[in-house]
Amino acid sequence: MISPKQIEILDSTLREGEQTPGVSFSLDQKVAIAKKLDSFGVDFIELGHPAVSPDVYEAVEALNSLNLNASKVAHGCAKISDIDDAVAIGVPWMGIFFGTSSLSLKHKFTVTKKEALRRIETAVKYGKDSGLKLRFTAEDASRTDIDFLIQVGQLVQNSGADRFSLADTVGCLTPTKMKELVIRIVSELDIPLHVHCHNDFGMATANALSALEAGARCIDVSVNGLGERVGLPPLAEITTALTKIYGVKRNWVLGMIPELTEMVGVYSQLDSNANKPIVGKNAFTHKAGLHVKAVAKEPQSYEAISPETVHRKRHLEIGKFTGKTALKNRLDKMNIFLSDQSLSMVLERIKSKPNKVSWTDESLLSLINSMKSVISTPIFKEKP
Ligand code: HCA
Ligand code: CU
Repeated sequence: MISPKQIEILDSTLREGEQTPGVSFSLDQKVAIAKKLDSFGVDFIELGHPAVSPDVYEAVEALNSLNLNASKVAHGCAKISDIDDAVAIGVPWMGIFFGTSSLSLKHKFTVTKKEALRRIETAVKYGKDSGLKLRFTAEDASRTDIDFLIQVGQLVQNSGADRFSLADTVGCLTPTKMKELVIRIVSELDIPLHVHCHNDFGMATANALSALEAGARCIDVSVNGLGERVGLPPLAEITTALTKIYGVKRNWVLGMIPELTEMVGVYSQLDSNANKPIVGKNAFTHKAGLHVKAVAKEPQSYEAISPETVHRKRHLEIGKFTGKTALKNRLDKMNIFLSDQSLSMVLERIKSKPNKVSWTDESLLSLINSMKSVISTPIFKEKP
């Protein structure tokens, strides 16, 4: 059913895993995780998105200099500056992404399909001309019009991309829908297909396995299923299921699963219930700057089910992944209004403290107060 030769695993603990609310890994921790993943036998290790913060940039540089068997992949948006970072660091592979659903085109980029295609083509060609091995991800592929998705896949293939990836960004697919989608896309493309599943309804593992059954080459996993909101398919579930249920023979050292789990558990300090779909503490928490920005404008951008449906509340986390819009949004809610330049300075300070994983209103207020001599006077408005 699954051809053993074709199965590959990309581990995203160091990239998507750090998007878990409340999690930030130190450089030493990242190096230790990368080495263990390599000994375990994953094919690709996603090192991080260098543009996120200075510490992530430095970590990608340091991780790239390790001697590993796994292919090293930098992550970034489908834009020139992010590709330039990967080239400057010298990483061999890069995964770039662009949201292709109507929601993304309308609320995140405010572009037409034609303009989206132009941007995607420009980025892929630029990446390939720069000598990178390139994976292009259609973010929110599961909510993208199928004809447009095929058009994007063919465009990136013709522009030289080495791999095409489908992201079920809000975890809304079912195993049956995933199978249909993958069969269709595989039939339209020659380059290998990757699939990136989210676990919002608890179906990430089933969806990922279904994608492999349908002909996908590689799936993304993370240790302990870490990732934005409730994360990705756990490496332990995927590799053991492939081995035991599907009879896939790879040289994964399954005996290392407990030590990987333990190590990442200690480093992430994540309560094991926090990333449970729907009911977990993190189920409706958004962390990456791009996510928070988009959700503040249109929650559906990164939610397949609204928290209100289950009488819960949305939370937007402020930390090293935060962008300027997200910070402005939080400060607006606190009735604090800063100039654009001051916002940038406060953000720089936040990004320079990567260990501080979740800034509360109180800690933001005291940071701003401590910066009063360098930033233009903040305006504190009374609540109406
Ligand atoms: C994100 C979104 C992403 C991207 C996946 C990818 C998703 O950057 O947080 O680039 O392969 O789930 O769509 O993780
Ligand atoms: Cu993701």
